Amino acid sequence: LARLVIVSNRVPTPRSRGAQAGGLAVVLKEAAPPGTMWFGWSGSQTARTSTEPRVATSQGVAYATIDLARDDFRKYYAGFANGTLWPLLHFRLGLMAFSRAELDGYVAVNRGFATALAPLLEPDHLVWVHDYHLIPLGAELRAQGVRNPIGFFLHVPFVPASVFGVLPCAARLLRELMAYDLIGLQTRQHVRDLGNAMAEIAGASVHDDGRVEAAGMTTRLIANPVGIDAVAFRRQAEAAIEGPESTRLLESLAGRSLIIGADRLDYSKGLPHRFQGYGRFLQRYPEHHLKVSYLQVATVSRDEVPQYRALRRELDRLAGDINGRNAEFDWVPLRYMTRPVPRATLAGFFRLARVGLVTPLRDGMNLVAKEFIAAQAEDDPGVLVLSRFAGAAETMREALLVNPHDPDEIAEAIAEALAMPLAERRRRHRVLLDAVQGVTARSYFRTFVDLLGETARRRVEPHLAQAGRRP
Ligand code: GDG
Repeated sequence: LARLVIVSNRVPTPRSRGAQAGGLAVVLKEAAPPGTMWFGWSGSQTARTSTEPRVATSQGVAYATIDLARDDFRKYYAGFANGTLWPLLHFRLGLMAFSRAELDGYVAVNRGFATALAPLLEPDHLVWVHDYHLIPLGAELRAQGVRNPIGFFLHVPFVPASVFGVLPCAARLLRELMAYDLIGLQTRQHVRDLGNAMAEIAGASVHDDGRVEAAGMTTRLIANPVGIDAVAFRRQAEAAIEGPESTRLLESLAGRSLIIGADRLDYSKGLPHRFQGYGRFLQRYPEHHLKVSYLQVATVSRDEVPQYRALRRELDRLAGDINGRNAEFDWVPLRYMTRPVPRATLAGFFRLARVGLVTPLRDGMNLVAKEFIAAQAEDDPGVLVLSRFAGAAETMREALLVNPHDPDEIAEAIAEALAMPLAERRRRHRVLLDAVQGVTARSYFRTFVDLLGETARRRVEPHLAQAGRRP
């Protein structure tokens, strides 16, 4: 059986345990089988980029990490990955900055990853690269002579060709993607958009079955949405609700309904619009004054990128404004915290909530939507208000779907959720829970890895492709 090598920017090494906000780590940690090797950045910045990985093993998983030079890291991470690609892939051209120096830094780090990783690879390894930080890694590994099957998964959305084409190096990145044997995306829409971009910008032939051909190379696009271990999360929520934090929260609510949101503090998550929506709700539905409390956990993230610091200031201002206008001497309508909450505690809080607010302006998938549904008590479930522009909305149609750009629509959805009769809440929750349980972290993982093994075998043994059957 082939062994797996996962490559991602950050590696949740045994040392970096604790409260971690970030979807990728959550999914991969739940699903990585023993024998897996996980390769990436150590989290340390040093004078020079190291090409000698440090390896630590824990519970059968080997973690191999390298340090990155300060200057390389800045250009690669805060620069091209999060200052160029992240805004672009979330449809935020106005926030996108581009510089050739940062692109060069991004390519240099990808080359450094390839140089450090290539000597660790054994012939039976399947390599699975994750996310927009590492688009060129497959091509860099091939340049180092690596023949192993290499797959790539994009956790964030892809954009229409007319948007992606704005990027000065669009054609180059699309050509580099061709080095992968298999490319996974979160939704069918993202697959269509990437296929169109490859055809229009890189001159590729894109077939209905997902095969893409260009310059004598073939890759394959699939929609393979990420999932969570819903059963484990529900158990965590059930246990946590008896714990001291949930008890304290419940006591502090004094009978008020809890509305909850939990996101990385990121402009893609639509937090200012959400705060405005809640402010509008308080204005338009005064009958709910003193009867609700909205808790927003927004863990600080990417503080080294200027737009994130600006967002934090904006949210501080909006939160102060909403509370200043609406609070009473014994009621704070919005509780806003930027410190992370442990995962189990968060699970308990989700279960206590009557309404979950998940309103990103764009999101590849959004795991909080799934976690909120998994955490609910089936006999008295809360209601999910979900953005139409989260990948999760493709399968979670029974949520109250909103356009997150419209604060009035958010306000109306909160009012509808609070007024929803029990039977209707149960009906919607049952359908949503089925959808969430239908795709687990493990099934997401297996689907990709099985297909990667199969696709790569067809590449090595072309007669199998012609025969159209497995060996
Ligand atoms: C990327 C894509 C895609 C949040 N606050 C705390 C905390 N969290 C946890 C949540 C959830 C995770 O972080 C966030 O996952 P998301 O999916 O919402 O978002 P991204 O980090 O942007 O992830 C996204 C994902 O990759 C997977 O493919 O869904 O679209 O952008 O698990 O619960 N966890 C803890 N404390 C917090 O305060 N412990």
